[in-house]
Amino acid sequence: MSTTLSPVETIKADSRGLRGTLIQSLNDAYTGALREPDQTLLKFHGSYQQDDRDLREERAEQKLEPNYSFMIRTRTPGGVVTPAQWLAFDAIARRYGGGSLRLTTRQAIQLHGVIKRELKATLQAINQSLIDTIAACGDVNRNVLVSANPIESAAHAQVYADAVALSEALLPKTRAYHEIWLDEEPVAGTPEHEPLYGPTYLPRKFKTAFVVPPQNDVDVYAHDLGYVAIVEDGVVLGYNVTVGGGLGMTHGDARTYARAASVLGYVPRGREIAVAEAVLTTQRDHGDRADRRLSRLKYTIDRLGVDWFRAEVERRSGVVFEAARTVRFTARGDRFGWIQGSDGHWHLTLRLSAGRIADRDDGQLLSALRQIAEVHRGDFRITANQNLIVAGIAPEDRPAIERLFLDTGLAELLQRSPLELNALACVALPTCPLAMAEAERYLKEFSAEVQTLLARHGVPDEPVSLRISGCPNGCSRPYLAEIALVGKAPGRYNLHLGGDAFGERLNRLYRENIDVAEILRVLDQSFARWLGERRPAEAFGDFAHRVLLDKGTR
Ligand code: SRM
Ligand code: SF4
Repeated sequence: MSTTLSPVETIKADSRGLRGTLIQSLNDAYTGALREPDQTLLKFHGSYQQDDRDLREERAEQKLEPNYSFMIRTRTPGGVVTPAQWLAFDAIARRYGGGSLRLTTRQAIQLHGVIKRELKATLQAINQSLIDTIAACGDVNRNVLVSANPIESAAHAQVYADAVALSEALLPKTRAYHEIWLDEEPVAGTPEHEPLYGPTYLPRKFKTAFVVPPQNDVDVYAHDLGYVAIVEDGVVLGYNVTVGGGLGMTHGDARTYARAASVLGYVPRGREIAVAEAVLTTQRDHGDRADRRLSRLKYTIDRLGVDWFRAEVERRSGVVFEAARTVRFTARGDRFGWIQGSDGHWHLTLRLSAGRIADRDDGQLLSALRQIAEVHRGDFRITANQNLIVAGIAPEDRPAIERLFLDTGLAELLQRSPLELNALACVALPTCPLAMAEAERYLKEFSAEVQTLLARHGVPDEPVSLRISGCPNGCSRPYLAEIALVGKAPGRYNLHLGGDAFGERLNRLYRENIDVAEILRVLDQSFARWLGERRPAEAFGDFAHRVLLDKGTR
C-alpha cells in the first residue's frame, strides 16, 4: 500500500470541516463552476458539479466554458417522502431543475441542471421541505436503504425506524452545511470535533442497507454494510450483518473488482449502531487513503481478511457476533400495482423507467404525480429499483387515487413485460461525467429489443433481470443482474451474464467491447441454447452461470 496520500485527503484535511472556500466559489460570478477543491467538498453537501455533455463540443467551438450545472441528491433514508415534500420537490424541479426529478437506485431524489447562482436557493428550498442533502455524497455514510413498503407490516416499520436512527447516528457533526447553505452563524475558531469520522472523514464513500427477507429489493450484498432482518411472528429479533459489498471497478485495472458482501454474523436488535460505528471506524483507520480506486471497504477486508475484520469490529463495539441465522431470499423486484398491507391500507407501486419523472411527449409524469400528491394522505416510498410507491392509502381513499392512476396514464406504464418492468439503467449521458456509453436514454429501446427476442423464443413472461450502466462504476448494480451491459464506448458495451434472480451471485464478463447488434445476436443464440438445454424452470442467469460462462467467456 503506497503511503503517498491521494490529493482528496489533503483537500479534506485542509477544509475546516468541509467548508473550504465554498462561499467564495459560489460568489464568483465570472464562472459557472466552483474552484476545484470546492468541487470535491461540495459532494459532502449532497451536490456534484457537472456539465451538459451533449453541448460540450459546440460550446468549445464557440470558445465558451462548458455548460456547468449542479446535480443535487437527497438524504431520504428508506426513500420515504411525504406528499407535502413531494409537492415541494415538484415546485423545485419546475423552478430550478429543468422540470425533471430523478429517483435513484439508492432511494434518493436527484435534481439535475441547477445553475450555480441558484444552488443555494435550491438547497434552501429543499431544506424548507424538511429534507436535507447532508452526506448524500462524499466519503461518509450515505443515504441508508431500506426494503420498500416498510409500513406493509409491523416488522418493516421496526426496520425502517432502525435505519433512520442509524442514518442520524452516522451523520458528520460539522455545521458547514448549515453555515454555507442556511446562513447559520459561522463557528468561530477550530472546526467541530468529528468523533466518528475524524478530520479526514472516510477513505471513500460508505453505503448501508437494511433488508427484510424474503424480498432482496435493495441488493443487500452490494453494500459496504448490510443488515438482514431476522423476523419472528412480526417482531424483528436482530440482524445478520454483512460487510464489504461493492460493485465499482475500472476497465483494464485487474486490481479492481465487484464484490458480494461477506456475512459477519448475527446480532440482536439494538446493537446495529454500535456495530456500524465499529465497521466505519475500522475502515477509517485501515482503508487505503493513497489510491482511491482501492479504498472501498471491500479492498480493506480482502487485504486484512474477514476473520480479522470480524474480530476488530467485536473489539471496537463490544458486540460478539453469533452464528448467522438462516435466511432465504425469494424475490428481488418491486411488487407493482396494488397491494394491501397487513393494516388494511393499500400501496400502489408505479413503474418509472430509470426513475426519470418529467413532462415529456411520451407522458406527463411530473404532473400526474403532482395530482396524486395533492390528494394523497399516506406517503411516498422511493424504491431501490428507481420506482415509486404511493404508500399507506386508506381504503376509502383508494377510489380517488385509482381514478388518477388510470386517467393520467400511470397505469399504462405497468402494461409491460416482467423484463421491462424490472430493468434498470443508471443516469449516464448527458450529465454523468464518467459515462462512456448511453444507459438511461437507451433503456426503453434496448429492453424492448430483448423482450422481442424473449417473445420470439416463446417465453415473453420470463422475469429475466436486465441492467445497463454507462461505465464500469456500476450505479445500476449491473453485476448482480442476469444480463448486464457495461458501457465501454459510444454504442459499445461489455456483456455480463449469469447473476441469479435474487441478487446473491455476481455475474461475469461474457463478451467484451461489442456493439449493440452483436449483443442482440449473442443474446438470441444464448436464449436458444437456454430454452433447448435448460433444467426444469431454470432461470436464464442460472443457465448462463452453469453452461455458457464455463464454455464461452472471453
Ligand atoms: Fe453512482 C459515481 C449516479 C448508485 C457506484 N454515480 C456516480 C456519479 C456521481 C458520477 C460522478 O462521480 O461524477 C453519478 C452521477 C450521475 C448523474 O448525472 O446523476 C452517479 N449512482 C448514481 C445514481 C444516480 C444512479 C442511478 O441511476 O440511480 C445512483 C445514486 C445513488 C444515491 O442516491 O446515492 C448511484 N453508484 C450507485 C451504486 C448502486 C448502489 O449504491 O446501490 C453504485 C454501485 C455500488 C457501489 O458503490 O459499489 C455506484 N457511482 C459509483 C461509483 C464507483 C464506486 C467505486 O467503488 O468504485 C462511482 C465513481 C466513484 O465513486 O468514483 C459513482
Ligand atoms: Fe455515471 Fe458510470 Fe454511474 Fe452510470 S455507472 S451514472 S455512467 S458513473
